[in-house]
Amino acid sequence: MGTDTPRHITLIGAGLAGALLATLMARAGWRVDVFEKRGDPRVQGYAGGRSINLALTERGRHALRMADADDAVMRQAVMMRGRMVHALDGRLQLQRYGRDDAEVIWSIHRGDLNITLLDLAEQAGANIHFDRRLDAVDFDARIARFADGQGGLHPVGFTALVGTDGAGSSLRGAMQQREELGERTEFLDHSYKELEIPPSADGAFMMEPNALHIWPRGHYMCIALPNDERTFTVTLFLPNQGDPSFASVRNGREAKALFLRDFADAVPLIPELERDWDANPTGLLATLYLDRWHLGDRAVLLGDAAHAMVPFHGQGMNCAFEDCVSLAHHLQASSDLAQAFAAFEAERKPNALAIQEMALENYVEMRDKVDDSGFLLQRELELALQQRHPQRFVPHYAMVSFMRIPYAVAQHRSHVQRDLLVRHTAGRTSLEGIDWAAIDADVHALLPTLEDAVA
Ligand code: FAD
Ligand code: E1W
Repeated sequence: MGTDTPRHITLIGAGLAGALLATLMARAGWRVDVFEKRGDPRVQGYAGGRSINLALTERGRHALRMADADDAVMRQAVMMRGRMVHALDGRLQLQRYGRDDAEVIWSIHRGDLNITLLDLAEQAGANIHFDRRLDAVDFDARIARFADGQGGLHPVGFTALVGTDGAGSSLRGAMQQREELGERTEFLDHSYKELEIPPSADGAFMMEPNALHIWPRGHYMCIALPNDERTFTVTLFLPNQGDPSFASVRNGREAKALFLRDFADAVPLIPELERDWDANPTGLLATLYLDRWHLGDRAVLLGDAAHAMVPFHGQGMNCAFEDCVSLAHHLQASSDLAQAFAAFEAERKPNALAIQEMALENYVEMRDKVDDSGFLLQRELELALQQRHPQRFVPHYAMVSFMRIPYAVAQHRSHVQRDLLVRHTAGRTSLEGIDWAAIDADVHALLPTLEDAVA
């Protein structure tokens, strides 16, 4: 490959990962074409459908910084300092995520974020083709065929395809026809519904804006994230079967009754609860596992297309953004596409699996543990150990949301730490009289300093 001919890449999907990767590659001097099945959201409004806002954390922000996109995105972000736990009787408790306002997360609007990234991608020189749905791929001839929604089909030549087309990836389907990818989808037996809390009559937030609100209720829960237009998007996560479930709560009227019983403090804040319920689709939740993410030097998958996960750690987009930085790095580091794709897959697959597993575990923690006294005592010990051993004991949430250590490392250390917390709080109601010498010895024996762990 001559250095004077710019290298070329074709992305399928201009969602969150596609728009960021297009920016990174165009800035690195590549010719970039992106094909997106939807229309241009800057012309016809955002047709995103799913979850209106997302939590952005350090991993995602770091990736945005790599594309000089962080400032533009952060202008529309709302700070969330912690989780605000809503008890059944309406009492509120703010559980801070970090030590101070340097350790917070951010709520951002999916449509605004996508538009910001599309603008940056085009400014960097990427060509984005809207109303182009990937329909079929001839990997031997290196021709992809796109449907325009009006009955037209457009064959386009490519060097290599990158699948940033989300959980229902068409590229993955085409790759799978060519070679077994070992695809397995594990559906969660819970689904979700989104509802809206509008601003008050005088245009203010109806609840504390700088928090992620959680209503834990054992086998199900509600959450709410703030939007910068002073609304909140509420998401109810509920089992598919049993009582209550999406089988027993069949319409807006029955949903209102459930809310009056279990989320009473939220009811006056959601004026269109019944209408929202009946109008909004019920979303499915699943984890997607693949044995292989790439096909030689011809195609590779990333983001949800490669490893869709349940949303309970708020890391799907953050992980997809990390994927983009990693793939851009490997593409720059090697002139051999097959080698770059293989190196990317080897780096990211264990980490994607780790966050997929942690996201599943976090559902139980969020819906059933955050208001539990044993959990709160473990959290107290966790904070104390963080102060005593800042290089060794970093709380689970901080490793995932405030740091960029590989997810697999965070997962391993979290398991060691949780075991230690459980053992040393067993049978206690407070930390008074606890054997610090024994705990400190355990920390030193089980947790190498983080520098060593990352190196
Ligand atoms: P997507 O954003 O889905 O983009 C895929 C794009 O490809 C779309 O534009 C689509 O139109 C296009 N496309 C699809 N098929 C084709 C085709 N055949 N041809 C051309 N284009 C195509 N993550 C977080 O980090 N924080 C959160 O707080 C968070 N909350 C969530 C809450 C819920 C309820 C859900 C469901 C998910 C949440 N996520 C969150 C996860 C996050 O939404 C995804 O991980 C993220 O959107 C993945 O980005 P992506 O670019 O891979 O896919
Ligand atoms: C975050 C959809 C979603 C998004 C999130 C989070 C949760 C629960 C959910 C995980 C969290 C931000 N979380 N919150 N509190 N503890 N863990 O951090 O994004 Cl359901």
